Amino acid sequence: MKPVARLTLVAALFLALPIACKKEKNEPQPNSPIPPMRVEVGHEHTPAERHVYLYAERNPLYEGYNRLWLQIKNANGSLYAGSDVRIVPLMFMMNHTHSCPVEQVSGGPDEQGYYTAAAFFQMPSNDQEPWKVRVYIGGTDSVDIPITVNPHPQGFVRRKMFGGMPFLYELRPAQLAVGSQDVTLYVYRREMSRPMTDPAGFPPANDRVAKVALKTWMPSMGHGAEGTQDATPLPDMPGHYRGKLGFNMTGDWEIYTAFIGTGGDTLGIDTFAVRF
Ligand SMILES: [Cu+2]
Repeated sequence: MKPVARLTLVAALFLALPIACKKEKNEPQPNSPIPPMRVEVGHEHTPAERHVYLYAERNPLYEGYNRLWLQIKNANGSLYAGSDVRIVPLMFMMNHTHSCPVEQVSGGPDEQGYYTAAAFFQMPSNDQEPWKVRVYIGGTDSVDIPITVNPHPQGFVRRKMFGGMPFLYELRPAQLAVGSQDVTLYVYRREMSRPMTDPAGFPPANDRVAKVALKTWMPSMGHGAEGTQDATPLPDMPGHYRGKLGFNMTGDWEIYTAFIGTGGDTLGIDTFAVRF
Protein backbone atom coordinates (compact mmCIF):
# COMPACT_ATOMS: atom_id res chain seq x y z
CA MET A 1 0.00 0.00 0.00
CA LYS A 2 1.37 3.44 -0.93
CA PRO A 3 1.89 5.83 2.03
CA VAL A 4 -0.73 8.24 0.67
CA ALA A 5 -3.30 5.46 0.33
CA ARG A 6 -2.51 4.23 3.85
CA LEU A 7 -2.90 7.77 5.21
CA THR A 8 -6.25 8.11 3.46
CA LEU A 9 -7.39 4.80 4.94
CA VAL A 10 -6.33 5.84 8.47
CA ALA A 11 -8.06 9.20 8.02
CA ALA A 12 -11.21 7.47 6.79
CA LEU A 13 -11.21 5.17 9.81
CA PHE A 14 -10.87 8.09 12.20
CA LEU A 15 -13.65 9.94 10.41
CA ALA A 16 -15.91 6.89 10.42
CA LEU A 17 -15.39 6.13 14.11
CA PRO A 18 -17.19 9.13 15.69
CA ILE A 19 -20.04 8.79 13.16
CA ALA A 20 -20.50 5.11 14.09
CA CYS A 21 -20.55 5.93 17.82
CA LYS A 22 -22.95 8.80 17.33
CA LYS A 23 -25.29 6.64 15.25
CA GLU A 24 -25.37 3.96 17.94
CA LYS A 25 -26.23 6.57 20.57
CA ASN A 26 -29.20 7.78 18.53
CA GLU A 27 -30.68 4.33 17.90
CA PRO A 28 -34.04 4.07 19.67
CA GLN A 29 -33.79 1.46 22.45
CA PRO A 30 -36.84 -0.76 23.04
CA ASN A 31 -37.04 0.04 26.75
CA SER A 32 -35.95 3.67 26.49
CA PRO A 33 -37.61 5.90 29.09
CA ILE A 34 -37.30 8.84 26.65
CA PRO A 35 -40.70 9.54 25.10
CA PRO A 36 -40.74 9.19 21.30
CA MET A 37 -41.18 12.12 18.92
CA ARG A 38 -44.76 13.05 18.16
CA VAL A 39 -45.67 14.34 14.70
CA GLU A 40 -49.12 15.39 13.59
CA VAL A 41 -50.68 13.03 11.03
CA GLY A 42 -54.16 14.55 10.89
CA HIS A 43 -56.49 17.20 12.27
CA GLU A 44 -60.28 17.24 11.84
CA HIS A 45 -63.32 19.00 13.30
CA THR A 46 -66.18 17.08 14.90
CA PRO A 47 -69.92 17.89 14.57
CA ALA A 48 -69.70 19.34 18.14
CA GLU A 49 -66.95 21.65 16.80
CA ARG A 50 -64.14 19.99 18.66
CA HIS A 51 -60.68 19.89 17.09
CA VAL A 52 -59.16 16.42 17.10
CA TYR A 53 -55.41 16.13 16.45
CA LEU A 54 -53.87 12.74 15.69
CA TYR A 55 -50.14 12.21 16.27
CA ALA A 56 -47.77 9.34 15.52
CA GLU A 57 -44.02 8.72 15.58
CA ARG A 58 -43.82 9.54 11.85
CA ASN A 59 -45.89 10.84 8.95
CA PRO A 60 -46.82 9.16 6.69
CA LEU A 61 -47.31 6.05 8.75
CA TYR A 62 -45.98 2.64 7.78
CA GLU A 63 -47.69 -0.72 7.89
CA GLY A 64 -47.39 -2.55 11.19
CA TYR A 65 -47.37 -1.40 14.80
CA ASN A 66 -47.72 2.35 15.37
CA ARG A 67 -48.04 4.28 18.61
CA LEU A 68 -50.69 6.98 18.33
CA TRP A 69 -51.65 10.02 20.37
CA LEU A 70 -54.76 12.19 20.32
CA GLN A 71 -55.29 15.70 21.56
CA ILE A 72 -58.81 17.09 21.62
CA LYS A 73 -59.73 20.75 21.96
CA ASN A 74 -63.25 21.88 22.78
CA ALA A 75 -65.00 24.56 20.71
CA ASN A 76 -63.90 27.17 23.29
CA GLY A 77 -60.23 26.12 22.91
CA SER A 78 -59.92 24.29 26.24
CA LEU A 79 -58.40 20.80 26.31
CA TYR A 80 -60.86 17.91 26.44
CA ALA A 81 -60.05 15.64 29.39
CA GLY A 82 -62.87 13.07 29.48
CA SER A 83 -62.07 9.39 29.95
CA ASP A 84 -64.60 8.40 27.27
CA VAL A 85 -62.41 8.56 24.12
CA ARG A 86 -61.81 5.56 21.86
CA ILE A 87 -60.53 4.90 18.35
CA VAL A 88 -61.62 2.56 15.56
CA PRO A 89 -59.23 2.55 12.59
CA LEU A 90 -61.05 1.59 9.40
CA MET A 91 -59.77 0.70 5.95
CA PHE A 92 -62.31 1.40 3.22
CA MET A 93 -61.49 -1.20 0.59
CA MET A 94 -63.23 -1.68 -2.78
CA ASN A 95 -65.35 -4.62 -1.64
CA HIS A 96 -65.36 -4.34 2.18
CA THR A 97 -64.39 -2.24 5.18
CA HIS A 98 -62.21 -3.62 7.95
CA SER A 99 -60.50 -2.51 11.14
CA CYS A 100 -57.20 -3.69 12.65
CA PRO A 101 -55.55 -4.62 15.98
CA VAL A 102 -55.76 -1.71 18.43
CA GLU A 103 -54.37 -0.86 21.85
CA GLN A 104 -57.36 1.17 22.91
CA VAL A 105 -57.25 4.59 24.56
CA SER A 106 -57.62 3.91 28.27
CA GLY A 107 -58.46 6.55 30.82
CA GLY A 108 -57.91 10.27 30.49
CA PRO A 109 -55.13 12.33 28.92
CA ASP A 110 -51.72 13.18 30.40
CA GLU A 111 -50.88 16.67 31.76
CA GLN A 112 -50.48 18.05 28.22
CA GLY A 113 -53.82 16.63 27.11
CA TYR A 114 -52.46 13.67 25.10
CA TYR A 115 -54.39 10.41 24.98
CA THR A 116 -52.28 7.31 24.17
CA ALA A 117 -53.23 4.40 21.89
CA ALA A 118 -51.65 2.15 19.27
CA ALA A 119 -52.76 0.45 16.05
CA PHE A 120 -51.37 -2.30 13.84
CA PHE A 121 -52.10 -1.46 10.19
CA GLN A 122 -51.99 -4.78 8.36
CA MET A 123 -51.88 -3.33 4.84
CA PRO A 124 -50.94 -0.05 3.14
CA SER A 125 -53.50 2.48 1.91
CA ASN A 126 -53.78 3.52 -1.75
CA ASP A 127 -55.67 6.17 -3.73
CA GLN A 128 -58.87 4.12 -3.89
CA GLU A 129 -58.58 2.38 -0.52
CA PRO A 130 -57.89 4.81 2.34
CA TRP A 131 -57.38 4.23 6.04
CA LYS A 132 -59.23 6.50 8.47
CA VAL A 133 -58.98 6.65 12.25
CA ARG A 134 -62.49 7.09 13.63
CA VAL A 135 -62.42 8.87 16.99
CA TYR A 136 -65.39 8.60 19.35
CA ILE A 137 -65.70 11.28 22.04
CA GLY A 138 -68.25 10.96 24.84
CA GLY A 139 -70.65 8.66 23.02
CA THR A 140 -72.31 11.24 20.74
CA ASP A 141 -69.43 13.03 19.01
CA SER A 142 -67.11 11.40 16.47
CA VAL A 143 -64.90 12.19 13.50
CA ASP A 144 -62.89 10.33 10.83
CA ILE A 145 -59.23 11.34 10.42
CA PRO A 146 -57.77 10.20 7.06
CA ILE A 147 -54.22 8.84 7.25
CA THR A 148 -51.68 7.54 4.75
CA VAL A 149 -50.17 4.11 5.47
CA ASN A 150 -47.10 3.28 3.38
CA PRO A 151 -45.93 -0.25 2.60
CA HIS A 152 -43.32 -1.54 5.05
CA PRO A 153 -39.98 -0.83 3.32
CA GLN A 154 -38.66 -4.37 3.98
CA GLY A 155 -41.97 -6.27 3.79
CA PHE A 156 -41.80 -7.27 7.45
CA VAL A 157 -45.58 -6.92 7.98
CA ARG A 158 -47.33 -10.14 6.98
CA ARG A 159 -50.76 -11.78 6.93
CA LYS A 160 -50.75 -15.57 6.81
CA MET A 161 -53.08 -18.49 7.50
CA PHE A 162 -51.82 -20.89 10.17
CA GLY A 163 -54.06 -23.94 10.58
CA GLY A 164 -57.03 -22.18 8.99
CA MET A 165 -56.74 -19.06 11.15
CA PRO A 166 -55.48 -15.73 9.77
CA PHE A 167 -52.53 -14.25 11.68
CA LEU A 168 -51.10 -10.74 11.32
CA TYR A 169 -47.59 -9.97 12.48
CA GLU A 170 -44.56 -7.75 12.17
CA LEU A 171 -40.90 -8.54 12.84
CA ARG A 172 -39.11 -5.45 14.14
CA PRO A 173 -35.37 -5.74 14.91
CA ALA A 174 -34.13 -2.87 17.13
CA GLN A 175 -31.18 -2.62 14.74
CA LEU A 176 -29.44 -4.70 12.10
CA ALA A 177 -25.77 -5.00 13.05
CA VAL A 178 -23.21 -7.59 14.18
CA GLY A 179 -24.00 -8.73 17.71
CA SER A 180 -26.99 -9.99 19.68
CA GLN A 181 -29.82 -7.59 18.84
CA ASP A 182 -33.20 -7.06 20.48
CA VAL A 183 -36.14 -7.95 18.27
CA THR A 184 -39.85 -7.36 18.85
CA LEU A 185 -42.62 -9.31 17.14
CA TYR A 186 -46.15 -7.90 17.12
CA VAL A 187 -48.53 -10.86 16.69
CA TYR A 188 -52.32 -10.74 16.29
CA ARG A 189 -55.00 -12.98 14.84
CA ARG A 190 -58.42 -12.72 13.28
CA GLU A 191 -61.33 -13.58 15.60
CA MET A 192 -64.03 -14.76 13.20
CA SER A 193 -66.85 -14.45 15.76
CA ARG A 194 -66.36 -10.65 15.77
CA PRO A 195 -67.07 -8.39 12.78
CA MET A 196 -64.00 -7.24 10.88
CA THR A 197 -65.05 -3.59 11.42
CA ASP A 198 -64.46 -4.09 15.18
CA PRO A 199 -60.89 -3.96 16.54
CA ALA A 200 -61.99 -6.82 18.85
CA GLY A 201 -62.08 -8.92 15.67
CA PHE A 202 -58.24 -8.64 15.64
CA PRO A 203 -57.10 -9.62 19.17
CA PRO A 204 -53.49 -10.21 20.32
CA ALA A 205 -52.44 -13.81 19.58
CA ASN A 206 -51.28 -14.63 23.13
CA ASP A 207 -54.08 -17.18 23.58
CA ARG A 208 -52.69 -19.15 20.59
CA VAL A 209 -48.97 -18.30 20.30
CA ALA A 210 -46.83 -19.17 23.35
CA LYS A 211 -43.59 -17.97 21.77
CA VAL A 212 -41.86 -17.34 18.45
CA ALA A 213 -38.80 -19.54 17.96
CA LEU A 214 -36.01 -17.67 16.14
CA LYS A 215 -32.93 -18.72 14.17
CA THR A 216 -30.51 -16.67 12.08
CA TRP A 217 -28.77 -18.18 9.07
CA MET A 218 -26.34 -16.91 6.46
CA PRO A 219 -27.24 -18.99 3.39
CA SER A 220 -24.29 -17.88 1.21
CA MET A 221 -21.78 -19.24 3.77
CA GLY A 222 -23.90 -21.93 5.41
CA HIS A 223 -23.65 -20.83 9.03
CA GLY A 224 -25.74 -19.40 11.84
CA ALA A 225 -24.64 -17.28 14.79
CA GLU A 226 -24.67 -17.25 18.57
CA GLY A 227 -26.82 -14.75 20.45
CA THR A 228 -30.30 -15.67 19.24
CA GLN A 229 -33.10 -16.11 21.79
CA ASP A 230 -36.72 -17.09 21.16
CA ALA A 231 -39.26 -14.27 21.44
CA THR A 232 -41.53 -14.62 24.48
CA PRO A 233 -44.57 -12.52 25.48
CA LEU A 234 -43.85 -9.19 27.17
CA PRO A 235 -45.77 -8.95 30.45
CA ASP A 236 -48.70 -6.50 30.31
CA MET A 237 -48.15 -5.93 26.56
CA PRO A 238 -50.57 -8.29 24.77
CA GLY A 239 -49.37 -9.15 21.26
CA HIS A 240 -45.77 -8.05 21.94
CA TYR A 241 -43.05 -10.74 21.96
CA ARG A 242 -39.40 -9.95 22.65
CA GLY A 243 -36.31 -11.98 21.73
CA LYS A 244 -32.80 -11.63 20.32
CA LEU A 245 -31.22 -12.06 16.89
CA GLY A 246 -27.55 -13.08 16.66
CA PHE A 247 -25.39 -11.94 13.73
CA ASN A 248 -21.62 -12.56 13.62
CA MET A 249 -20.80 -10.76 10.35
CA THR A 250 -22.31 -8.32 7.88
CA GLY A 251 -23.97 -9.53 4.69
CA ASP A 252 -27.16 -11.34 3.68
CA TRP A 253 -28.98 -13.13 6.48
CA GLU A 254 -32.22 -15.05 6.80
CA ILE A 255 -34.30 -14.94 9.97
CA TYR A 256 -36.39 -18.08 10.49
CA THR A 257 -39.47 -17.72 12.66
CA ALA A 258 -41.63 -20.55 13.99
CA PHE A 259 -44.87 -19.63 15.76
CA ILE A 260 -45.16 -22.12 18.64
CA GLY A 261 -48.66 -22.81 19.95
CA THR A 262 -49.69 -22.96 23.60
CA GLY A 263 -49.57 -26.79 23.34
CA GLY A 264 -45.97 -26.74 22.06
CA ASP A 265 -47.04 -27.44 18.46
CA THR A 266 -45.73 -25.39 15.50
CA LEU A 267 -48.62 -23.32 14.12
CA GLY A 268 -46.70 -21.90 11.17
CA ILE A 269 -43.30 -20.78 9.93
CA ASP A 270 -41.99 -17.77 8.01
CA THR A 271 -38.68 -16.35 6.78
CA PHE A 272 -37.45 -12.75 6.72
CA ALA A 273 -34.47 -11.74 4.59
CA VAL A 274 -32.18 -8.92 5.78
CA ARG A 275 -28.97 -7.35 4.50
CA PHE A 276 -26.63 -5.03 6.39
CU1 LIG B 1 -57.38 -3.67 3.73
